[in-house]
This record gives sequence, C-alpha cells and structure tokens, in this order.
Amino acid sequence: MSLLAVGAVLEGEHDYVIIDGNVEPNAIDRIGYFVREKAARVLAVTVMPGPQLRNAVSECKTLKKLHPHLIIVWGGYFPTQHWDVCLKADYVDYVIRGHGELVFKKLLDEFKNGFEPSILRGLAYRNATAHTPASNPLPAIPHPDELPDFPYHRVDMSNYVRPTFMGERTMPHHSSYGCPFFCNFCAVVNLVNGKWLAQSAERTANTTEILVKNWQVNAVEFYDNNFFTKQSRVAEFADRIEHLGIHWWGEARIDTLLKYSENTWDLMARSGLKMVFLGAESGSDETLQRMDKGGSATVEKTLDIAGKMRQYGIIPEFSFVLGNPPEPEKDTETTIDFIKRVKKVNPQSEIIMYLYSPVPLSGELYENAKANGFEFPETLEEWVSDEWQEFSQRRSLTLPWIKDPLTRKVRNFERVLNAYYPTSTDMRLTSARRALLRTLSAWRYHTRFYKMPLELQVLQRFLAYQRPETSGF
Ligand code: B12
Ligand code: SF4
Repeated sequence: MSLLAVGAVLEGEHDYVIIDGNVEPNAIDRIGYFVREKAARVLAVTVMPGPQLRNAVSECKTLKKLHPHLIIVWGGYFPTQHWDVCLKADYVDYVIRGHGELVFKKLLDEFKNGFEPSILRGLAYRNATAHTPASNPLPAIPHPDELPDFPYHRVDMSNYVRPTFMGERTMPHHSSYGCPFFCNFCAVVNLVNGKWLAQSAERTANTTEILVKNWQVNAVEFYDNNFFTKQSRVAEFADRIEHLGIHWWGEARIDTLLKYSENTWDLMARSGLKMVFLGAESGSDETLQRMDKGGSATVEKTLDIAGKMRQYGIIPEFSFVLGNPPEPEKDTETTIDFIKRVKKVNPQSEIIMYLYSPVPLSGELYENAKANGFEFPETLEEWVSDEWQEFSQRRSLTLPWIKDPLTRKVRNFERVLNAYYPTSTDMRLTSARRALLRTLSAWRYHTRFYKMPLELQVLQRFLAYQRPETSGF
C-alpha cells in the first residue's frame, strides 16, 4: 500500500513500475533490467524497521555498486525516524520523511529542472559541501480524500488476497492518515505529529465495494493507525457496507470506542465488524500516564470495553507493552495480573504482548531509557545486526533495563495464557485440541506457576497451534 500510494500520484505524470520484493524472487534483476533497458533513473524504496530494512540495505548496496548513477530514495517509517543514519550510507541518496507521495512527485519534477534540496519540505539529503545529513521539516499530511485511488492495475492483486480467520479472501486497505494522539512509545507520532485526516465514509465504502466486486474479497483489514477516530464516519461507513456481507477489522482507541452510541455499535456489528485491535498498553494507570497515552485512558476502561465488545460479539485484540522502565519487573507483574482480569471479563479477548522498545520521541519513557544507557545504532550495518533486528521486532533481550529472568517470565506466561485460552483466530485448532490445552494448563494458570512450562512447549510443537503474537505487528 505504501508503494501504491506513492505510485498513485505519478500516474500519467511520470513513467514508473512497482516491483514488490516480498513477492518477486528476482527483484534485483528486474530493477537492473529497467535501469539498463528503459533508462530508469530513480529507485524509490519503502522501508519498515525489521526484515524489510535488512533486505533494503543489502539490495540497495548491490544496486548502487551495479548502477552508480541510479538515484536511490528511501521513504517510510524507518527512514522518517532515522534519516540521518540512512544518509550516512552512500547507497541512499535521499530520504523522504512522513507521508511522502506529493514530496516524491515534486522531487521527480525537480530532478528535471535542477533544484535546491533545502527548500523541499519532507526531504532529507546530504549537504552538498560538508556531505553531512540534513533534513527539512516534516511535510504537511496530504488529505487522503484529495489523493487518487490506489493504481491496483500496477500489481498482480492475486498476490495480496489471503485467507484469515475473518474470511477466505481477505485484503487490506488504508483509509486515513495519522492519529491525533502523542503516545510516547509510538512511531506514528514521528510520522504525523498528532494529525489525523481521513477519506469520507462514502469513498471508503466505495473502495471496499471495489475490492469485493473485482477480487471477490469477503473480508477487509483496515490498517489505518486509528480507523475509528470519528464516530460519524464509522457509522456511515458501516451502514453503507452492510449489504456486502463481509467481515472487517480495524484499529481503535479504547476511550474513543467507549464514547460510541449503542446505535453505532449495532451498525458496526451488523456490518460484519469482527475484531478490533486496541492499544490497552498496560495494567497500571501510572504507566499509562508515563506513556502519555492521552485522552482519558485508564485500565478500568480496558475492562469496560472488553465487556462491551463481548455484548456485541466483536473480538477485542488487546496490545500490551510490558517491561517499561523505570521498574520493568513491577510493571510486568502488574500487567500480567491485569491481563487475567481482562480474560475473565471477556475470554475471547486476544492478547498481544510486546516489550517496550523505544522510538526516538521525547517523553518520560525515552528519557528513562537513555538514562539507563540506551542508544540507537549509528549505522545501517548495525541496525541490520541480529541484535537490532530483534529490537525492531520488539523482542530484544539486550535492552539495558530488561534482565533475562524478566523476558523469560513474559514468554512463560504467554505460553500458559495461550494454552489456557487458545486464540480464536486459529483456524486449525479443533475443539478437542482446545480442550486438551486448557485442561493441561489450568493448574498453572490458576496457581500463577508459569515457570518452565516444558509440557506446553512440547504440546505447542505437537499441535502446531498459533500463538497470537504471530498475528500482531
Ligand atoms: C501493513 C503493515 C505491516 C505489514 C507489512 C506488509 C508489507 N510487506 O509491506 C506486516 C503485517 C507484514 C508488518 C510487519 C511489521 N511491521 Co508493520 N505495519 C503495517 C501498517 C499497519 C500499515 C503500513 C501501510 O501499508 N500503510 C499504508 C500506507 C499508504 O502508508 P505508509 O506505509 O505509512 O506509507 C506512507 C509513508 O510512510 C510514506 N512512504 C512509505 N514508504 C515510502 C517510500 C517512498 C519512496 C516514499 C517517497 C514515501 C514512502 O508515504 C506513504 C504514503 O503516504 C503500519 C502502521 C500503519 N498504520 O501505517 C505498521 C508499522 C509500519 N509496522 C511496524 C512494525 C514494528 C512492524 C514489524 C517490525 C513488527 C514485528 N514485530 O515484526 C514487522 C516488520 C515487517 C518487515 N517485513 O520488515 C511499525 C513500525 C514502528 C517503527 N518503530 O517504525 C508500524 C508503524 C506499526 C506501529 N504502529 O508500531 N507491518
Ligand atoms: S493512539 Fe495508537 S496510533 Fe495513536 S499515538 Fe497512541 S499508540 Fe500511536
């Protein structure tokens, strides 16, 4: 979707192709072909932290060696935050920060005319004389309603329809940019700085209908950072898609959803809303405050929404961030106990646990992390090391404030929890297997004896059941 968004504004203005390294085995060869045979001058790469970064580094290095004149531009979450580190590598020529489709188009226009990089908002570049990285301010977010539709004809869409527990033919969409909050552990803040702009309910429903009609989709996942920010948009959207008979999924804030009327809940349930991803984050109000969770977030509200969604048969998928400094052990204990309360209120709740992994964003958490000796890598080579890849995927075992017994404790608890409450999104787990897992894990769950659950580890391998964290991001 990142590349479809960037491509959409180039249609009819610049010649381009989309090459998706996730599905094309010979991406480098294809890029080489376009450089050699079609005189392609610019390679634009979308980069998330984690495995995508690792591929981007090795492939851009190779491409720059093979084609020194190819201009390589990086965009997306990773370069937006770590633009200076990216520009220290000689295989990255420019970084575009934030929602960058219009900035990128402008950059291509400027390449034709010769330009002064310091005036293009959203562009980070190497200073011509000192060769040091420099960045202009973030660009304004383009209004999603004023942007063209995704140019689906540019990719083979059959690659992107996949089975999920919501439907045999599930596809993603993204209908809004940003989020109006400033949680200080969240990378979204660095991309949008508290802004949220959305496509109308009508346009979002029309796109959904296109996915259904053209690709026989029966479920849609909305990857918006905060799909549910505006109640009237959601209610109208739900009303407009009810006749499609699909299932759908989105991400929300708990306090926002608690303000929704019964009428909106009714509409959402009737329109096929199956599951909502919610940032519960912590079992402690004190930690929620430390996170600048904002709005009116409290742990009581997490319990309230769990109950509310049970009433409507919509599954809450709660994400928790554990191991927060300055007292990671106590923080983790409190949240583990709280998760059990959530499960009591709504046993269907999905639980996703992450370890706090800082983003470069001012706030108490990051300040605490730095005071504990945390520092981001200074080169891309370090970022792609095993240690920092684990960090990017939020399972680092080497953060200065996280000691081994703590990570083991979280993993053990996770194993017991997932056996006692196997995830409802697992399509392979029969009810007999669920019952077996539950029986074997019950004593541990109730006595809080999570240590060394070897029998569950064996069972997990044997039954190959899905653990919820593999479905989270
Ligand atoms: C879809 C998604 C995924 C998919 C990726 C599918 C794929 N192969 O690309 C899956 C589920 C696999 C995934 C996995 C992960 N993800 Co992810 N993912 C997302 C999600 C929900 C949507 C991204 C998206 O498509 N948005 C729609 C498009 C239109 O917007 P966009 O990507 O932001 O693109 C715009 C700008 O960023 C910019 N831009 C982006 N690329 C480029 C490139 C150029 C050249 C230019 C000019 C501009 C530009 O312009 C675009 C248009 O405005 C985001 C959160 C979000 N809502 O954005 C998280 C998010 C990006 N993921 C995140 C993470 C952490 C991960 C994982 C590391 C998680 C894990 N524990 O393993 C993995 C790593 C995956 C990898 N391969 O490296 C984090 C990044 C946090 C951070 N510190 O930066 C995010 C922000 C979620 C979050 N809130 O924490 N993810
Ligand atoms: S509400 Fe969610 S998306 Fe918005 S800043 Fe907080 S964690 Fe990030």
